[in-house]
Amino acid sequence: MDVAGFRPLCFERLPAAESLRRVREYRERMGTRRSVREFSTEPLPDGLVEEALAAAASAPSGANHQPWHFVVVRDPAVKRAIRVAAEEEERAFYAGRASQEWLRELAPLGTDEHKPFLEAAPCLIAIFTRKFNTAPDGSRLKNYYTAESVGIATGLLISALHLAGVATLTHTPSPMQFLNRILERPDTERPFLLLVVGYPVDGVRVPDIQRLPLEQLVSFR
Ligand code: IYR
Repeated sequence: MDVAGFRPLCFERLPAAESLRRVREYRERMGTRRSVREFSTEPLPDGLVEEALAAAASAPSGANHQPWHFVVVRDPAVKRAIRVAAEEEERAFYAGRASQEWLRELAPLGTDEHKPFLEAAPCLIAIFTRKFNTAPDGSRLKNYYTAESVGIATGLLISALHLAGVATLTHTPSPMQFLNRILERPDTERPFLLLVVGYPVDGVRVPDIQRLPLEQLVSFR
């Protein structure tokens, strides 16, 4: 039956064995994803970030409002401004804004207030949550489930970049209101995450941490 505003789903029904093969391959590839904190200055292939962003923008969202905005930062002067502002917040964080408990939890990661990767990496993607969209008449249109929607889009983005052989770091300097100022975004948008994108430096090492086994995360009824 034809219903106005609907169209057929583009859907590929797979044999079970092929489904399993694909999900295992995806699981294996994603199992090697790690946050990287030492980036080389090597540039990314042209068009790669744009393709990954298009994949991110396929995410489901509340009422299909697509409440996200991505700023791709490649300009060295803008990266520098972001580094300076982020390090200022991070200095306050590590010098006492964070609780002792929080700093204890972070110690195994070896993080501190120095963020040279914000300048070294060829690309930063500042992800903003749009709390409101603008209606055609200029009025404010509320968005729904924004954290869920932008979180899913960010997950797809990280996954697309990882499958493309590119490393990322989810960086959350706190607070990160400075991103609105530096990137000239309106106050209807809130910074969600700063994604650092590029290649790891040769020989990079990452914390030896483990993921929990499925039995501890999943229950079946
Ligand atoms: N934003 C700080 C601190 C930090 C917090 C968490 I939770 C981490 O998983 C990692 C770092 C920083 O980037 O250093």
